[in-house]
Amino acid sequence: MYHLIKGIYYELTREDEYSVLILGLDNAGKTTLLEKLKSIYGSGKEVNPDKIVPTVGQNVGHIRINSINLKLWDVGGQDMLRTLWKEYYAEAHAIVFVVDSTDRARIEECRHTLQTVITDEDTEGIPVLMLANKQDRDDSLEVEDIKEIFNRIAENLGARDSRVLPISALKGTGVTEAADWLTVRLARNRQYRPPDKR
Ligand code: G3D
Ligand code: MG
Repeated sequence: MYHLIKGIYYELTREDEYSVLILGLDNAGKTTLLEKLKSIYGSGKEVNPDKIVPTVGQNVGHIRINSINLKLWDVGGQDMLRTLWKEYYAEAHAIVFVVDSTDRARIEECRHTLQTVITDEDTEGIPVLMLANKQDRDDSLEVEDIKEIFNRIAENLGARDSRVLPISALKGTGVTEAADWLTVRLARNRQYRPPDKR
């Protein structure tokens, strides 16, 4: 009897959780973004940006934003690690693609990489948020320029929700707006990709 009640209690108290993949080339600011989100919505402890080292493997953060539980995956962006991204697609409820707006030399590589992600059948229909990061820097491309670059792959986005937003992961500017967009879209898409239980 104890086990039955415990089991029912466990089922009733399990909560919805959405998995969000944070993707982008290496040095885009993915880990900085994850740490900023954790500091705004999570434990409140911020990691010193000097302590953030290139990600080998993955960083995972559990954060509750706007009453929605998120499991955020920051997967390494170096060339060799990108082949691993595919392993995560079928489980993901949304993709956040971080762009280094100052890295003009790799903007085409960036576009091509995003195209590969959104044309994968396992990401079909899930919301995609593109973040034009490092907007605090004087040498960054404007969000309008970044939009223009990504417009060229818009046809591959299909009917899914997508958006380009400017942020500074380092300063935190635009981060809550990005999180708001994301949580609204995750909830809206739940009948197509239902949340996990945790
Ligand atoms: P990654 O996880 O995508 O590989 P990181 O990228 O989060 O490790 O960030 C790479 C570098 O970009 C770091 O600088 C980090 O501080 C910087 N960065 C990330 N976001 C921003 C931003 O919004 N503005 C500015 N100015 N810099 C940012 P270092 O010097 O440590 O390599
Ligand atoms: Mg990293």
